[in-house]
Amino acid sequence: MAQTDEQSLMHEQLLDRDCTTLSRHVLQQVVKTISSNGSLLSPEAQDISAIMNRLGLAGKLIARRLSRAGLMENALGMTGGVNVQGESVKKMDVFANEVFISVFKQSGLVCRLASEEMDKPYYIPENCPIGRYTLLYDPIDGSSNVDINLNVGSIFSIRQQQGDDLDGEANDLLQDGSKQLAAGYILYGPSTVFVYSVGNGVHSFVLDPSLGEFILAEENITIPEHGPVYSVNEGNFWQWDDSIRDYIRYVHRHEGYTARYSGALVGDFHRILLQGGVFLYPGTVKKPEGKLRLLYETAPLAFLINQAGGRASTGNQDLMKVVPEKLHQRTPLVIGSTEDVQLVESFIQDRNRRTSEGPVAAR
Ligand code: AHM
Ligand code: MG
Repeated sequence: MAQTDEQSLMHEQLLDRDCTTLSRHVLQQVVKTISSNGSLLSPEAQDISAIMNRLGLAGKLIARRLSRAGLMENALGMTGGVNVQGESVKKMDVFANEVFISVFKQSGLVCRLASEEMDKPYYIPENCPIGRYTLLYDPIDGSSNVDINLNVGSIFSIRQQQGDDLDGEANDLLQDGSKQLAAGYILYGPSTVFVYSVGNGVHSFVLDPSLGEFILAEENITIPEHGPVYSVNEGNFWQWDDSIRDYIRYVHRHEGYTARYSGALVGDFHRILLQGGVFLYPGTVKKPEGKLRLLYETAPLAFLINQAGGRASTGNQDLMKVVPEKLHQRTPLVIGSTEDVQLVESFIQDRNRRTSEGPVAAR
């Protein structure tokens, strides 16, 4: 039977979609970014595109390990060690951290890597004369989910090295979120999803295991202005500032809100990016700055949410404006739909106004 025009158009569109791989898309995006703001020169465009491909490879290697973890020796469980954050390290954290290192060692592009699992940045001196980029990453975000086969993620951010960093202290990384050239995450769920931005919208890709390629799923994702979901660990209620308790009481007493919390920021963030709502990790009595780290967790997600038309805040300040004092600095996080983030901020501002002792903060 002959195809109608409509059918052949649909077929063409599907084929086109199937053919838009991550690498092709990134290259198109960086070229667009150059022509719109002139911030990336052509060799840099190629570098960013190559780095993104390497990140895709890291994602595939980690996804492969995770999908077989229950069948392998030495893939699940703890190492017995503790990382620089004082948190118990899982075998999968170590594996994923090393995947990023080995993938970028061979790339010739990245001079430094800094991650949640490493006290100090990891230098690849042979790459420094050519690739003056730093990759900041959380290799396995939400690692408490690993042993129970629930979703986890990897978060990444790319910055350009400023200066020569002769003392190896990486002090040039202590700058605000606007210094990020690109950011994104990989979500290891029922399928593996790669989400990125180079400052020209947020785009998502799904790994097609039969092709071994990330294929475009959605371009220019826009977060709704408001969504029903609030995502927070309510077990910390006793440890929060009154302003956060006020907000939680508010959502408990009003129709239209629903709670979702998976224990993996990437998964919770992904839901909110697509459907709207707000994710919070405020400061607690035990962790006054919250749990999440600025340079490789909250700032990359803030970069993405801004690109998607949402908002990221510490509760008191635009998260993109926070300048860290140290590599592993933590920040409180309120992120998601603009209206929902503003609602949380309004409770914090209200408390700030009512106290004479200065900001009580989301901390
Ligand atoms: P991790 O990177 O060490 O796994 O820690 C970050 C994770 C986030 O993914 C998640 O939102 C949060 O920690 C959960 O923490 P809690 O168990 O305190 O709610
Ligand atoms: Mg994490």
